[in-house]
Amino acid sequence: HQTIYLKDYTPPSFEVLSIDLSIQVFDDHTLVHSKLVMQRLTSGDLILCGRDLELLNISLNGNALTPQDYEIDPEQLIIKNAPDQAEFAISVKIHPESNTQLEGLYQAGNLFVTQNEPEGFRKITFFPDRPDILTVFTTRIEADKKYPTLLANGNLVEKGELSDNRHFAVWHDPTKKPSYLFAAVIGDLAVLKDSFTTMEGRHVSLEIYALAQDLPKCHVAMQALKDSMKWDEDVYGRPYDLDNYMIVAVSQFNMGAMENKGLNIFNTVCVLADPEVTTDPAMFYVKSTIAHEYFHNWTGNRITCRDWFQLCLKEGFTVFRDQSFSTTLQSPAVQRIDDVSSLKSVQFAEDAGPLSHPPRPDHFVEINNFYTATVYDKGAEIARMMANLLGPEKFRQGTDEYFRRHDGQAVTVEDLVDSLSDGSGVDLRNFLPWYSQPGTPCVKGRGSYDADAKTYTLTLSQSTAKRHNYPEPQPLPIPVGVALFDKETGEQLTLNSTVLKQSEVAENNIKDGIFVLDQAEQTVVFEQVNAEPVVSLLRNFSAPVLLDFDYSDEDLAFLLEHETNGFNQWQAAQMLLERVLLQDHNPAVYLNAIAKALPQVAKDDALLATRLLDIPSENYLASRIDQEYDPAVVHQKRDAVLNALADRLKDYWADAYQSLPIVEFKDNSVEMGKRAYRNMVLGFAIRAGVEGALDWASEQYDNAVCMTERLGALRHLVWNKANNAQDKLDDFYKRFKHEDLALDQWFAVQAGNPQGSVQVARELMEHPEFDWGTPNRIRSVTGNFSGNPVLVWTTEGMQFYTEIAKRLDQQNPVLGSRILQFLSRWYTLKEPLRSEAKNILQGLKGEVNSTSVCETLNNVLKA
Ligand code: BAL
Ligand code: ZN
Repeated sequence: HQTIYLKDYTPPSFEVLSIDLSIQVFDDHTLVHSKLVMQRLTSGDLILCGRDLELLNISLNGNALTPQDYEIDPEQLIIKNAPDQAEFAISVKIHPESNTQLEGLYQAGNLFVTQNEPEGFRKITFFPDRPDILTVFTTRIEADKKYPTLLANGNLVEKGELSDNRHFAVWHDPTKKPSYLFAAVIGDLAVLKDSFTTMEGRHVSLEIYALAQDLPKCHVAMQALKDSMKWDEDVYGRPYDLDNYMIVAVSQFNMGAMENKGLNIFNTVCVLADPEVTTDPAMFYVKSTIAHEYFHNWTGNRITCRDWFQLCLKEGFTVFRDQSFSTTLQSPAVQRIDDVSSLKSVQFAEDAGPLSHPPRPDHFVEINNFYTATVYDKGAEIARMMANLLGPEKFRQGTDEYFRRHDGQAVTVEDLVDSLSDGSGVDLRNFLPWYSQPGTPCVKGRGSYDADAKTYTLTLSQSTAKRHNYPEPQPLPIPVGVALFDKETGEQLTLNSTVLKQSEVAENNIKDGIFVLDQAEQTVVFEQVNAEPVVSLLRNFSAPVLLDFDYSDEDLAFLLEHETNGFNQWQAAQMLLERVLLQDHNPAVYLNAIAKALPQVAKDDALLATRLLDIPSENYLASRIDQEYDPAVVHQKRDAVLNALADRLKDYWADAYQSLPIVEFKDNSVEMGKRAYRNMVLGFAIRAGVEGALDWASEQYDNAVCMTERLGALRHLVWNKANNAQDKLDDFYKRFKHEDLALDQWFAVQAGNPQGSVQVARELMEHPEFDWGTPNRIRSVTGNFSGNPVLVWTTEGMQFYTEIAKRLDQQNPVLGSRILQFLSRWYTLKEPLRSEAKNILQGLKGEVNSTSVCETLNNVLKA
């Protein structure tokens, strides 16, 4: 398999002025006819990508071409010496009915849908399938009338009846777009309609298409769509630009959702929401995904990527935008905790292993392997750092400039940073290396107080481990949120500082409590500090870095108590816990601090209280251990902390649970907080051995008014081996047998059971309702099972994952590659597991062929 390098980017030699596409769907094949009008831009060959296509005929400027006229291989069709104006008519035959890879056009049950990002369009027809070729699409879709729904991007311009019980629809999208944003849907769907009037007065028809039985579950998404449209107008000044916005729900989908222009295609799990079958976090995820895809209309669609190396240009920025939107749905502190928690457990882990890459990689074999936490979430952190340094007003000037300059273009990360810099008047170009350098920087620091001089001196340094295939890491600009607190009174001090060797940006910002560390080591002196302070660093997680500061445990407990927002309190708790779990510190300081803080926080903000009780996951802890990792030891330590916490607050759990009765379901963050807290408290009560707690769980299961309560109770019963656990599982199965997304949870609870086994996971995959064609179902087992590294890192566990990767290698390589990634940190294991892991992974080598799985396997083995 060939490696592709960013440095080899060359502009296309031809542009496409327009494409007329005709898709004729039949039961056992689909015919695709296209008319491509191309115009030469530079010298060079004319290249059309094409994969798995049966070429029926091709003509150029009216003349049929024969195989002597072109070169063809499994990936492309090349015409040398093509005329400057080239009009192609091409017919191909494809097989969506047997396309299991879920790329290109594929049949999912009774529905035909497309997934073209990144390189699916080449599986529909021959086309220069690269994001820097934008063109106008006119699409005719024809199918049997058993498929009444015929959709493509843009406006419906014609529809009609044909012979043989067939019909057609013609769609015209006036906006130029790259082929990865093309979409078509053929099926029998019901539609929920609403409308939105933009700030420009455009009346937009909003349509969500789903199976008729799922239509009542589309209202949450519809409201989120309207809220997102309004938010993007209010915050970024960006209105919607077409007369319709369609969303289609499909149950077989590799990604969460896809932002095709005016015709989003969504995994059902990201669009259907109903309290009876959807948990609160899942419902929240629906809203933020709706927002994410909608926001892509500007950051991704109207301004797209020049090449796939720039993926984080649209994804990082859009994640930052959806995270910002989500702070309107729950408190900013909780939103930040959730975003950082996921960043640390997934992205930091990825960056600590053999799959580490920068947000903008400089090489890849298979771009599908780069839809990663690093591209998305670290990309979002870079956008956030720049936005925070600029402040809302200047950031808006910067983004206005970006949209003004580049609307309708395919651009690079440099173009974004240039626009933000020029628009705001603040040069942010020193942030560019964040995009191209892999690894998580570690900020080390120490502070010292001089009582005579009344100064506090803070010294910070940064380092990043070198990564295979990337140059020696350079110091990056790292915004460090700083506050000083009076150790005696707990009051926050006003900062008065002299910054040594500071950068220009830092000078502007140290006053706002952000110090930009942009050298290998720097010192800040705070003056007129009248008493010894406690410093709080990296407030609001001001940069995606690891922090190693010489805090005492007591300092961290102090911050847990006195910090002024929930995120910073949470961060202090996490730092304390990491010391307990990774460095064997005594848990007493943590337990005292949390016992003191929790009851009050729970009264004020139950959702925040659940987060304060977070104990770093076993997988996150594992990502911090580079050698001699023993999953059982990590598990025992974590369990011991949970037990100690449960014991410590035993009476409190009992009271707290009783004081949170089940009430009518309301979809707001206060009630969501109470439901989450009730589940968490119940778990601690059971763990503490509170008398009757398992009965409470049974009652909660029986009396639940929503899925959050029912599933929360079921999980406690199953994971604690309650006598009636199987009865409740059977009941759940009966209740929700016909609700795919709820049934996924039934699989998930069992697969994620810490008391489970590989055997249980295997049996789940043999269950009649298990479906190898539905990624959600596969992930419900593989993803949840991976939460228990004690089970994963066994011979059977590792074989389980490699067998799945092998099975999916041809059937769905994108998913197969993802599943293999669970094993990426095998080399940190203690012996003999480490050698065994190596053998098992090496054994997979001759067994897989897809570029996705092979690239991941090769990288994983390079560790
Ligand atoms: N562009 C792929 C799906 C998403 O990030 O929205
Ligand atoms: Zn996206």
